[in-house]
Formats: sequence, C-alpha cells, structure tokens
Amino acid sequence: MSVQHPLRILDLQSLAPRDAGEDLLGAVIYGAPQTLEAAAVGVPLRVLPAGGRTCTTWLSPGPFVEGHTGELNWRHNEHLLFGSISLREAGQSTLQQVSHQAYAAVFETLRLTGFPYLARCWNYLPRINLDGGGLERYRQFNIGRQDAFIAAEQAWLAGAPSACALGTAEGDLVLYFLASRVLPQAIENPRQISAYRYPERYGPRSPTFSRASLLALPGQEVLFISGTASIVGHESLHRDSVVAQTEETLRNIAVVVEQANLKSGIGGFSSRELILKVFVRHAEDIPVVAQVLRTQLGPDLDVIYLQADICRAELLVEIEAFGFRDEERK
Ligand code: 3EB
Repeated sequence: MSVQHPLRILDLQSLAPRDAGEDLLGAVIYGAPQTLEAAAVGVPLRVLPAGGRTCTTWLSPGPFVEGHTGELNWRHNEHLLFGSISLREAGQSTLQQVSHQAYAAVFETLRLTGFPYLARCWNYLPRINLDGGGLERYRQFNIGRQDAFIAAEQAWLAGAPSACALGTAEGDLVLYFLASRVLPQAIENPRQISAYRYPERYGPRSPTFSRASLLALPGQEVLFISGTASIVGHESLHRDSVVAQTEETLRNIAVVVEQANLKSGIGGFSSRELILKVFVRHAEDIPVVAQVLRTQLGPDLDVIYLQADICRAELLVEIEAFGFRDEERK
C-alpha cells in the first residue's frame, strides 16, 4: 500500500507483520506492556471501554533509514523521524534523572540524523501524581525535561514542541516523538497562560510544551494539538464536574484550532474533523464524556478512549487531537 500523503495516522486493532509495510514510520500499541517483540512501543494504558489493544500507526512514504541511539529506536524518511524510548527508574536513579536521560537521547538522535526540530512529544510517566521524595513525580519530570532542553539549546519557551504527559500505573517512563527538518509553527491559546510560563505553585520548573504545533509538509499541513484540559489562565476549572471539564476542554481546543487557521497557509482546520484521543481518569466517566463530544462535535467523530492519570490531581479528562489538511482541498 502506498500513500499520497506525507503523514497519516491510523488506528488498527492489531499490528500484523504485513502492516509493518513500506509506509510504517512508527507504531504505538496502547493497552500493551512496554516490552514487545514487534518494532513498536507499548503504552500500558487501559483502552476503554472494552480493554484490549489499539495500535496507533504513523504512516508516511518510505524509503526509511532506521537505527538506535542507545536505548532509543528511531526510523525516518526524507521529512519525518519517529523515535521512542522506554526507561526504567532503577537503584538510585530518580524520575528526574531518567527524564533528563530520555530527552538527552532524543536530542542526540536529532543531531545524528539531521532532524533539527521536535514537532510533537508523547510522555507517559508511571505514578505521575505520587510523591517522589518531597516533590510530585510530574514536577520531577518537568525539571529533567527542561534541563535537557536547555542543555541541548532547544526551544524551551516559545517554540517548544506540542506534547502530552499522562500517568500509567507502573512500568517505565515511555517517550515517543515526531521530529522534522522544517521548523514547526508553535501555537498558543489566548485563553490559557503558556504552560512554559506557569507560576511556581505548579512546580519549580514549568512544563516544556506549546499548546499546538503546525507542521508544513509537501502538499499538506498537520496540526498536533497538545493534551488539552479544563485550564483557563493557569487554573483548573470545574473540579467536581467531568461534564463541565470536557466542555471547557473543547472550548480550549476550538480556540487552538482558530489560532492554527490564522497561521496556516491552507486553513480550514475544523474541530469536527479532528482525530482525538481522550484520556479519562475514571473509566466510568466515558459515557458522559462521549455524550458531550457527540453533542459538540457530531456523531462521526474519530476518537479513542484511554484510562490515564492526568498531571493535576483535580483534572478528570484530557484530550489530544490531530488535524490534517491537504493543499488540493484548499
Ligand atoms: C496542562 O494544560 C495540562 O507536561 O507535556 C498537557 C499537555 C499537560 C502537555 C506536558 C501537560 C503536558 O497543563 C497538562
């Protein structure tokens, strides 16, 4: 199978060897343990409502070059690089150190392969909300991540990649990412303070991500919307209502889409045409969250639900989204 588009995302129920065909840039298996025999990274989050696995594939035309930088596996074609690394905290190593180490491997990979720009990062942290020696583990992660960005002279304020950070019950720190040869445009949300400017009450170091990134590929633009939650300004809103949190999250996404259309050369991104991953803290909230999504975005939504911990204890839902626009549809 050959694709015309520089980049597509497709969720499959399983990843048969024949699917690892000529267009497979990278694969992520949600609902699986991290260590897999296949050339895919596993993310141990429960797929809702039924369990099992969903395999998110990033498809892009070959030929590919592949290799590894220590424990980081990567594959790239002319325009895009997909990489992944799973690291375990062991012995004396803290989550902060492991996070730094993972990002150092990312930046070393970018240097070696000639991909200067991180476009999108996916972070999965074991026990994200637990205390890690006087500091919440998510906050430890933020220190290690920011230190690694600064050490590698990567944009850690304006121009940071889009990202998400979610909590698994146990296992490794799992990080996967897409990198590009051209500079992605970073997009912020005027309803929210930039995360890299969050005040100190959210931790000694701010998170390093932009609200979205817009990547121009030949004949196509791809919009990567970061994990988005019920945050306005820098405050979490509606702490007791998953319905209100979902509605607030969709308002944030709508504004990010609007901002993307202002920067896009093609335009026409629409909230109703996004591909979504929805992370809920409590599996039993799925029906009400799904009802809000149907009401606001229509019944034909492309959405996968996963159970995950979210980086602020009061947040009940977080949504990440991807948009694709072709030049000929202009
Ligand atoms: C927020 O808006 C919610 O640390 O990489 C969303 C996306 C969140 C990415 C990250 C965190 C991250 O602050 C949490």
